[in-house]
Amino acid sequence: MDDISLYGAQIVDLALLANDYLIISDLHLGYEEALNYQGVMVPKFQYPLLTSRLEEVLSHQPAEGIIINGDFKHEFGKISRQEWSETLNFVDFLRDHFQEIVLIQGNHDPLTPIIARKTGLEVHKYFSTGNFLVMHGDQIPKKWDEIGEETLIIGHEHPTVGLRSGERVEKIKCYLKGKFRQKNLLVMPSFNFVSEGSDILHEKALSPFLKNGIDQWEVYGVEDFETLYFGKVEDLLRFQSQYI
Ligand SMILES: [Mn+2]
Repeated sequence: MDDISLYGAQIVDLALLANDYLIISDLHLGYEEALNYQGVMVPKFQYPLLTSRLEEVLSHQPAEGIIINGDFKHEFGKISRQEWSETLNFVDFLRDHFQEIVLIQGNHDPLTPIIARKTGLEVHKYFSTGNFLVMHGDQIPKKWDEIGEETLIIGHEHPTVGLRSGERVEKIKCYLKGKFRQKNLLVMPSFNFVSEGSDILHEKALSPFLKNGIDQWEVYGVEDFETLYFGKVEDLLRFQSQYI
């Protein structure tokens, strides 16, 4: 596997290693049950994929700690049966593999503190390690000037690049590397296999960090432990416009 470092954090497939922590984001446990309620009948397939993928990440890159960077579970207003069983099992799984578990609050997590309390964990708004400040990325911190870390690591966006192949657009999960108000910014892909994510080239951005000026940001796609450097967002847009 190629070792690609972004501002000193290392890409390990869909996880990012910062100091001795592996960071994963946007698991959305329980997503399938939420889709079933909406009449979209998908089987519950994600959980075994998550644990086996994380074991594979660990076989490439062991780490002392794990950070779940928000949207651990999917439902806003309740804890579904699937969420209870999968989140509790997942915390047990993490305890078997890591000495420290850090949960970060996402916008889908108003009830995650209840799960955290049951498992003896806490939910944090931010987590700092060395020069990195890890946060979900649905809100820009109000006390911006008090941030001492050089690099922010966010999720929330579930970024992908949509590459056209013939009639269809193939979405590849990606990292984004850029600058935001004098800070380094890294946007992580989702550690989620129910939905691919949003196409930064063709869809409107969710995160307030991505609303403006991402043309100069660099894109690193990930596919099964391969990292592909795609250049800048503006290059990808220019390249696409030649063909569409
Ligand atoms: Mn989110």
